[in-house]
Amino acid sequence: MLIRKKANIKPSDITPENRYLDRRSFIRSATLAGSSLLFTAGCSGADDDRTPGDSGMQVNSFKDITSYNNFYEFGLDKKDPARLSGKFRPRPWSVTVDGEAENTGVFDFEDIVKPHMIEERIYRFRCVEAWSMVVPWNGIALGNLLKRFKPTSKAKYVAFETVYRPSEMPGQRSHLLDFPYIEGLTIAEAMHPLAMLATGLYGVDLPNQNGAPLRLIVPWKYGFKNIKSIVRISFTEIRPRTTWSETAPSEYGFYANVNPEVDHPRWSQARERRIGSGLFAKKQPTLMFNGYADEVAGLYTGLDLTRNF
Ligand SMILES: Nc1nc2c(c(=O)[nH]1)N[C@H]1C(S)=C(S)[C@@H](COP(=O)(O)O)O[C@H]1N2
Ligand SMILES: [Mo]
Repeated sequence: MLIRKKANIKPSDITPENRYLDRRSFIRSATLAGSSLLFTAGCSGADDDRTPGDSGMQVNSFKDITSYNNFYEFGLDKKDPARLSGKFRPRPWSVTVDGEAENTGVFDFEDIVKPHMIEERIYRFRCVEAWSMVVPWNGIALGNLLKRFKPTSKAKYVAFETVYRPSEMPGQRSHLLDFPYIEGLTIAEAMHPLAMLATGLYGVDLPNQNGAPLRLIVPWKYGFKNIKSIVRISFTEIRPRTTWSETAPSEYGFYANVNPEVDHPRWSQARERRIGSGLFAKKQPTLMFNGYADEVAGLYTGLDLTRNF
């Protein structure tokens, strides 16, 4: 499969992260979680992207990934999700599947995940705010899950919804956004082998601040498409509404593909600040489709990426 073919990232290329490189405890904890493991490196074109001073595909630390977050359900500050998500209970969890599919219903988290191989995929992550990280996710291929629900020929899009639980989510109590947070993909995007649902990172269950217990990862799109703590998946015939494109339509579109040539109205998207690279590190060039153009550009043939931003 595509994801395994271009395995040009070896564990030895990765920042030593003790809890991660202790392979034995990693496998033990994954086995305890009842999941099978597949070591893959889901990145391409990494090495030739490097410019002097570029941190390339060096994986960010567990601390970076879990203490610098956007999750407005818990507050606006990057530190709020880690600080204020302690009350959130991601288990038990169920996901409602509805719309244009044969197998709809309410599914327990375990039933969603269990039939699938838990893969590890190391992906670049690029927020629309022009910062980035590299994250070793664990999870399942989104398309393989969606196929189990047997979408009908009318299913042109897939919509996702985050849990609405103001008692556990202080940002929902202060109405920081029009909650619940919603997102969506075209069915072709959702079926693309790079799209995944993450259940963990660094071999442990997803921390609350990263979207426990289940969040979307579409690595060629800006971070806000990567909706967290998903409770509903809907197959639709018409394009779903999305939180950020409705909050500020001139600034955030439905597609939100990472594109260094299409600036945000208030800032350039040409370069990005790699979290953890140090206060004085140079910004590094942003890559078309976040470096996944070889894999995903074909999804957008004939689409004007400037208008469909
Ligand atoms: N439900 C929900 N999902 C969300 C967000 C949010 O505020 N609420 N923020 C998005 C944005 S803007 C980014 S950059 C990523 C951040 O993911 P991370 O905190 O795991 O790095 O989550 C995305 N998913
Ligand atoms: Mo973001």
